[in-house]
Amino acid sequence: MMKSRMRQIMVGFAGMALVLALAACGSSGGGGGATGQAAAAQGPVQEVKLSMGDFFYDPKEVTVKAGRVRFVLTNVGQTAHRFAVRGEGGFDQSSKNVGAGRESTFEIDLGPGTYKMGCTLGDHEKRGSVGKITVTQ
Ligand SMILES: [Cu+2]
Repeated sequence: MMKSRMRQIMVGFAGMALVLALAACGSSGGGGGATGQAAAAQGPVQEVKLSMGDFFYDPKEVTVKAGRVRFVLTNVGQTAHRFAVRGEGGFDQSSKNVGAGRESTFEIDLGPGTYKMGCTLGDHEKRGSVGKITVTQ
């Protein structure tokens, strides 16, 4: 009985040593990237003000850093608009409809890359309610 208990403890130690070894490996091999990502995730939320009109987005091009982004949307038009963001890998997220003259906020997490932003209501995109988001590391 004592012996098997000792064995359990030994196995436990071996497991911990393995975990520690893996952790050490991870931090020595390009650990900087992992730390950077964690910092981005916990960093301040970037705020972008955007006007939605009939039929345009202002600004048409937005550049942010990877992480959480809060879009402050102001509908300066005479009809409802929406703010949708689409990117690679089927990324597709949209705000609720924002009524004429209303303001709304819309928060999303964006990874590095290029995204399309546009109003998916009716034919608003065709008419000009579109733009581009560039997300840097
Ligand atoms: Cu619209």
